[in-house]
Amino acid sequence: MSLTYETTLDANGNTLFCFMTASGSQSPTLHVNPGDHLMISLKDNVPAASSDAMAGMAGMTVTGTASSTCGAVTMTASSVNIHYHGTNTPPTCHQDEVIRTMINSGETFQYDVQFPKDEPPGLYWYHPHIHGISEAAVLGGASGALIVEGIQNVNTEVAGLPQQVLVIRDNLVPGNPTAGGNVPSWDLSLNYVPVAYPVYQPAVIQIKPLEKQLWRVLNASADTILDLQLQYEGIPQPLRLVALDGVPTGSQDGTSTGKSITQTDILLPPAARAEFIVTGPAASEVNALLMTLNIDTGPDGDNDPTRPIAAIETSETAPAPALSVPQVSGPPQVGRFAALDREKPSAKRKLYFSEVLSDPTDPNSPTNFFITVDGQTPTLFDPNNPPSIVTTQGSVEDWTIENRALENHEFHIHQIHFLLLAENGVPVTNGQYLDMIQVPYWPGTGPYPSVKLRMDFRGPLVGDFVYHCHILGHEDSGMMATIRVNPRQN
Ligand SMILES: [Cu+2]
Repeated sequence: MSLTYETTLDANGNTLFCFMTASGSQSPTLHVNPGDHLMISLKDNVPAASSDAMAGMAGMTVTGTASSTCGAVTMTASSVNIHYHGTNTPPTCHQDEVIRTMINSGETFQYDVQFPKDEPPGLYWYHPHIHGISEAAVLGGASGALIVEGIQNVNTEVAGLPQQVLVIRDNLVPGNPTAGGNVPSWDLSLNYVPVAYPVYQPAVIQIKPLEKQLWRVLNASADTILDLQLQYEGIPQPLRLVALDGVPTGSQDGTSTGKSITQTDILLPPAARAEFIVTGPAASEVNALLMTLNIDTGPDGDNDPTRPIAAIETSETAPAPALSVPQVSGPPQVGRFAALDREKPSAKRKLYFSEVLSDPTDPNSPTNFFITVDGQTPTLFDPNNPPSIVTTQGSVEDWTIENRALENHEFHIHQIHFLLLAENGVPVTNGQYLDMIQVPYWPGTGPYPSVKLRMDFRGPLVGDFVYHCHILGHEDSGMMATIRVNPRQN
């Protein structure tokens, strides 16, 4: 397929970005089967001179050498590439490589991304990943959903259900009011329908009374943390969670069979996905809302207040969603992460998030954001830095990620999923396979909050890729580093 990267200004003067098909459809949902090649011809139609809004941002002068690059060599404010978030695809040029892949204004680039045969079925997504301008691109709306088909074979509960793909994005608040109280740091939209401060007029989701649907929700926000809740007449409703971050819940215990988990709210860091079964309101329940609950992001954090996202409108004549989950078509595929919980780790590492004023004598100077392997010197991300971690294909490692900053950070690693083992030193039973996890803020005293993760390098993927905070303002300001996985020796 062909996509172009486009820009425009909205009515408030904010810069918007999107990926567009030849027929004009914006940021389409992509569907692939495990084993597929996803072929995309991407043309950058963002004019070289039109991105003044981003001029002067960190990272604008990064350059590479011809031998170490993929596509363009010199980064500009209109550069773009695509990260296929959560996918277990190769970090190589023309696939899911983002450290050195750049497409500049007027250029066309061919993607041929090979999905493995054992890619877990579920919801993934795609977005630009140019260091220094990733926040502006994603706040501008350049993101879309990507579904790996087959979830009904792993969790038969969803087979045949009408499904809705719900993409929540964030964007600048018009007028740039000071965040706090009811004023959010960022506004939200649902499938490009704005839910703007101060009125918070919600988007609309239509459903038949008591109808069961699979909602596949992507937090495509650049910076906003969500805590989803569905309320009917003010009462939180059960959400039957069937997948997190593209992996069916409970499918990793060796049975390859998904097991649903019932919750009344779902924490969704930026870039995280949740797929859950909802039951529509009864005809008598007229006040029904999908909302996000307030997030305590810490003293240095953003303001992510409680607010509605969508009003649920019920009628017997509600149109059916465009897509339904297929019927069961075969046995569940063998799980990609089989028996990871029983592996013995070959290395244990500690990493930490931290923040330092760029000029410690000036409280108004920009903040430098770091993710550091304990013992190394905190270093802002640079594509030319040597890898901070070197490991070997086949290894399994336990990483403890600490937060030493006074705001939440959201850990993400490319190419692999991890198994959540413990939070704040307390073992987590039935931990899930994730590619996003929140590490809560340090309150300023006491032990640093932490998560312990089991990293799985047993698969075929080798090469250099990144891990970072997925609050993209933090990533653009340095909170990213490179890992190198060397090929197995023998
Ligand atoms: Cu962060």
